[in-house]
Amino acid sequence: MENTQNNEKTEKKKIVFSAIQPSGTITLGNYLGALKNWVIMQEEFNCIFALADLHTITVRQEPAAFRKNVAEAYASLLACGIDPEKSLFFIQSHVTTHAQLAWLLNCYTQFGELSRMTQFKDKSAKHADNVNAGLFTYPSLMAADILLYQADMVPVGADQKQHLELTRNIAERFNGLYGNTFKVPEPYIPKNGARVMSLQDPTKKMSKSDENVNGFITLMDNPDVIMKKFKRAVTDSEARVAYGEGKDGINNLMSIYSTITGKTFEEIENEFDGKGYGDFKTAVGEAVVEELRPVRERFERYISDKAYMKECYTKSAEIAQKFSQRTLDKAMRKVGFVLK
Ligand code: ATP
Ligand code: LTN
Repeated sequence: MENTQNNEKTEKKKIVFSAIQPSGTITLGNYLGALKNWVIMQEEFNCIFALADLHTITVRQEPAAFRKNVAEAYASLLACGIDPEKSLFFIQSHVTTHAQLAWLLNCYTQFGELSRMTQFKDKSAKHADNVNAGLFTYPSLMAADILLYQADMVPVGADQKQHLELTRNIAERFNGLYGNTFKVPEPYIPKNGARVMSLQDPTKKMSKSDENVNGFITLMDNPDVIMKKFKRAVTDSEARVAYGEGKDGINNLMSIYSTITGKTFEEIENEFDGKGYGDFKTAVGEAVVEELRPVRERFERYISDKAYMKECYTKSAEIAQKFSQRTLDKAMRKVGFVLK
């Protein structure tokens, strides 16, 4: 017994890195699909989380809204349970090594590789008037984020898997040229990571940059707004609460309800047997309201305490800067730079 405890103490905890863009208001999709798992991971791993604000400007931002989104995203993540006492939680642009290593890695990333990234293709089609170089080299900045911390694992959604694969390729290429420099990270797909779909078009994922505000629930929506959005959610004409093909709307609502209550699909079908969609939508809405109530309350507290938030992100950034500088120096030395 004593031995196991000792082993646990001496065994190094694995390093986890992840980030989210402050590109809008955090949604129920971000919460159920990513943030809830980040909060759990803090208990087991050495976690490093960032607001990827450098990535956000690859799409044009209105300065005042951008500034507000960063503060709100920081408060939202604290409200979800990201704990700066347990994890590092900083703002990417505050740690100068990210942009520096990104430049280096750009020189070890091929034009052809970046051209194959589906996010680049999607985003350049969506923002055809602003296909900038940052949008193109977005993945080398993301690789820098991860490799700077020698991360073992990176929790990401399906949409980011291709970027993580590229990160691994860049790390292996660099290590192959110069000897072991970067840890090659593994993707981490959480066991209970729900994929939440838009309430207005349940074939598309719920997204904070959706133009239709009825498609997504934000962590700041008040209970009335949440109930209204669920009542308006697109379903089908069968009027039977059951999981099935062609029932994307109901499948999505069942999945949200199941993730929050822990009930299986079978239990949900039994619970709503003989009842209509109206009753079901009310139940899902109420479950979401109760789930988000404490988050929203904590959010209100953090957002009105800017000094506390500043203290948290400053402290984390200082530690992150020191840690990441070691990796940056190592990589630069290997390339042949004269360090000061
Ligand atoms: P944007 O609309 O700006 O592209 P987004 O809302 O899609 O943003 P991201 O910042 O790309 O969110 O993602 C942050 C994290 O949240 C990622 O880990 C991603 O996989 C997860 N995530 C985003 N949307 C959903 C969703 N609808 N369901 C589950 N997880 C999601
Ligand atoms: N591209 C990611 C955000 C992100 C990220 C990262 C995720 C930036 N850097 C490093 C994991 C690891 C997104 O848009 N979800």
